[in-house]
Amino acid sequence: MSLIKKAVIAVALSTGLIACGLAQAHPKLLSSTPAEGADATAPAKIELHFSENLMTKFSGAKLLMTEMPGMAAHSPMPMPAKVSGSDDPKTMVITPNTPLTAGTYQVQWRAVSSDTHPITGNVTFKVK
Ligand SMILES: [Cu+2]
Repeated sequence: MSLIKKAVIAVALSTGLIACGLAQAHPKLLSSTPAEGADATAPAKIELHFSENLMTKFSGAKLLMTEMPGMAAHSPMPMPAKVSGSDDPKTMVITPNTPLTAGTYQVQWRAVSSDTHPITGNVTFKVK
């Protein structure tokens, strides 16, 4: 453990912030299908696999189209999609309402596990 890390923990202990992050881990995105940076055929659904069980009530995601052929980097266009849990409590499923056309997509996710702190991140992939 580095000196800096020790110092941070010491400060956290002294201010009572230690309750967060050590007792229960925050959800981390472990993998997704399509994967980050993938050049995929249009997926019927997008799956995000996290390190922790999700509280589906507080977790969610937005699907945005950020580029389309002949129109690089247009303003992000929200794509209608259903977000749900899965049989695997660590997986979030995003099902687009209509098949995704060629372009670049970004999933902006928000994951909440048992410690109730929202963690956010995103995954970008291309559809051919
Ligand atoms: Cu936390």
